[in-house]
Amino acid sequence: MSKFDLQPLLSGNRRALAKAITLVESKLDSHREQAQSILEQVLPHSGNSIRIGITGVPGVGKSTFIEAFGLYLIEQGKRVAVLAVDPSSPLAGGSILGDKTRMEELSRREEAFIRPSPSEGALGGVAQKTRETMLLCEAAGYDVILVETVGVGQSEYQVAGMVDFFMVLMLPGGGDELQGIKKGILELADALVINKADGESENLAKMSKTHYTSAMSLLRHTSFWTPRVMTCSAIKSVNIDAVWGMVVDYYFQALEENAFQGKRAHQNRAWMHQLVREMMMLRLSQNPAVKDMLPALEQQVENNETTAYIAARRIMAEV
Ligand SMILES: Nc1nc2c(ncn2[C@@H]2O[C@H](COP(=O)(O)OP(=O)(O)O)[C@@H](O)[C@H]2O)c(=O)[nH]1
Ligand SMILES: [Mg+2]
Repeated sequence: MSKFDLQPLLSGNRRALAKAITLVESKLDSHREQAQSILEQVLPHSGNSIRIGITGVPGVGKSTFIEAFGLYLIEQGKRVAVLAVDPSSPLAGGSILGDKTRMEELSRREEAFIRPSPSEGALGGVAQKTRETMLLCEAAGYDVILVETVGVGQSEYQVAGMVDFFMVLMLPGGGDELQGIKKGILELADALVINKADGESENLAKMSKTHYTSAMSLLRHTSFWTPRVMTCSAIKSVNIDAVWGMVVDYYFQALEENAFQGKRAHQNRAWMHQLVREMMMLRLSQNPAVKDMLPALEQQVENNETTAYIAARRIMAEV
């Protein structure tokens, strides 16, 4: 195994970053070991960013928003990494980053790093790879990490669990259910941003803002932060600066409340527990004795010959 030189990565070399990400995404056990060793070494150099999650139904304007937001951030002197958690195949048209055309200018910028969603993940799934890639990007000096998801399966929840600030893009008019936004997502949102507030939709967007501001105030929020509702036009770059201003407000409030590192620490702990659950399940499913006894046990439980509890205990006794 060739030794991985950390220095180029830490000094922001894109090729070194891409190489490290390739190791993280690799299915080979030897690569995974090497990736974990790199990750452990970069940990002290990671974390110096703001991690922003962005979700919203297809067509809401996520790619267009990221293009405008990313270019704005670069103007502010930031380096921006764009990652994605998208469990659906990029070929199926799900992947936001499949349509790089909407991020044409951003993708040409030296200060931006755009990485499509890994096509698959083993343990921890696609989200695990994105988390690890995020750490590598931070070590390479990116100040703002944008994690986009189209919200297939559990991906919105996973993204909310790996970022500092979670933003839901919405369309003007139409309730959240009409827009196909999953129940529970609004409760996770730190901000609702109603996009396409331009032309004929501008008034509708304002009405939606009023509606969602009161709807959000009814939700119970346990954090120090009161979620905000804003409007913007990604295509006209209107209010993009205000969205960033809001994130900055959040950042300073979180620091003041001593909540910034605490939230990340909590996320790391929760993720470890998630991985332990997955590793346990994997170990169980690969255990030969368990494999042997499982069909009979399932049958007995189905036929009410034994209880689910007793069957579960027999399985657990093997590991
Ligand atoms: N009028 C208007 N159209 C927009 C805006 N943002 C995106 N669009 C359009 O909406 C469509 C979907 O945008 P896209 O960024 O691909 O959405 P995504 O599927 O969420 O990534 C495209 O035709 C965009 O040009 C906006 O702010 N205003
Ligand atoms: Mg898109």
